[in-house]
Amino acid sequence: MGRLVAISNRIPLGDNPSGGLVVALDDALRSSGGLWVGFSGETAEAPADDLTFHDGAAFQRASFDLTPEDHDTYYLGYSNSVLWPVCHGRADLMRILPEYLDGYRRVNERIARMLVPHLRPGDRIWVQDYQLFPLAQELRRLGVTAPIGHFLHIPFPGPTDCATLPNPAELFDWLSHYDLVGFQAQRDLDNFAASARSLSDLEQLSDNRFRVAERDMRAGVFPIGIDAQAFLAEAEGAREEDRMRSLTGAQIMIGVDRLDYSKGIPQRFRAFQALLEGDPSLTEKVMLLQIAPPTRESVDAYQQIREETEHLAGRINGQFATVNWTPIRFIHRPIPRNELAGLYRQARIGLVTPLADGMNLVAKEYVAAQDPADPGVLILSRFAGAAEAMTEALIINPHDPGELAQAMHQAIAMPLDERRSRHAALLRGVVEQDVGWWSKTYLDALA
Ligand code: ADQ
Repeated sequence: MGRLVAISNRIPLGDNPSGGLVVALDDALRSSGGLWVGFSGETAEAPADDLTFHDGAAFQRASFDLTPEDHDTYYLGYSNSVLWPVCHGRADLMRILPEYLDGYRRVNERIARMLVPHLRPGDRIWVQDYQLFPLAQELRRLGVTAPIGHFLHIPFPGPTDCATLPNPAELFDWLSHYDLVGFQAQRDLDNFAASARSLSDLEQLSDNRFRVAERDMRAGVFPIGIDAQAFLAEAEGAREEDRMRSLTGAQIMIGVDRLDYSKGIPQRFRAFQALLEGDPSLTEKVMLLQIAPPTRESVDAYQQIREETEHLAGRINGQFATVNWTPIRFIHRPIPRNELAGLYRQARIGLVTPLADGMNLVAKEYVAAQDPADPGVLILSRFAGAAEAMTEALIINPHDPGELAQAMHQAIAMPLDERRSRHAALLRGVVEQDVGWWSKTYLDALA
């Protein structure tokens, strides 16, 4: 089998990769060998026009720098101020500037140019996520005939949201140059088909085959997973002293998210407030531990979500705290994975309440980290891709604080045998459809 060449927006050059996509790709490349190409994270006024290779991994890694202008227009601009909000149902937060789309096209064209000299016969090319939609088209222009696949980690928008893009038809043109486009959930494939029908010339040949201008494209659903065995081991090995023993007495509800407006953190806080307002006997008995490192802080919408969540946590704490108890603990730092696993294991309730989410790996990590003899309860938004398979979680609508507070109540009171049977079913899915399963199923389909 030929080499796997993976391209993602960012490539981690440190020792401990974290973040969903990064861990998944690291794992896939470790088992197959190959080359991983991505942005170094550094900007420079005149970056080299070739890839820089790095030693020290089980596979080859190569990075490139961006100019500050390209970083602003391609990454912060079109990727994260246009595509991200639209794909997460927040067209109201979109910011359209003409230079964004120019920068996005320019960077994709440059990545293709830098990549081509390093390709070998037999390579399979796997492009990751929304920052790189045009890459296949650019590679084909340069004569690349290798199989090229794309995997979209975030939701695909339906026709109404798609139509808010400045260039909906171009989005489908970009995608039509891939041999296989992978989505997280059936919902995304359905949205793709519906949006293609109303906004593009793509003709749908069957459930997962599309054609335009003599080009055939396949699409499919490949739900991403975690490295479940590694996470189980982390959680079992988590040292007692790493855990929050000192806080107990109170049952812990845990939320772990990048601080992003798609994750439903204010909605979660309001539901917790409703829970405490509705049941004063819970005073000092439950606490919400929210771990949410800020991201993309130079984008306005991210400054706003930070202010909103901090303000809300402060208000709720002011309303309910006692001398011995702070109801919400809000941590803005990333946490090492082994510590995270220990915290998940100790939390009685896992709160995964995004308003929109491609998959959400925290839901799977929480399940994998539980003690099967005395497991906690997962509360999961119906708008996470994870909800399609994780049906034994308490599935909720995160917009409804009453419904979410009710699920919190149900989770706190849930008898041990029900917790065990729900957890066993969830764990089976997380272990069977792990990250190795994900990359293998995708790459088999690409071949
Ligand atoms: P994200 O939006 O980043 O990923 P998610 O799937 O939850 O969302 O992955 C986040 C990862 O970062 C998890 O592994 C989590 O443990 C880790 N993480 C978050 N906060 C952390 C903290 N404070 N400290 C340490 N680790 C932290 C995108 C899509 C998702 C999709 C993934 C993978 O938005 O829908 O599931 O890609 O495809």
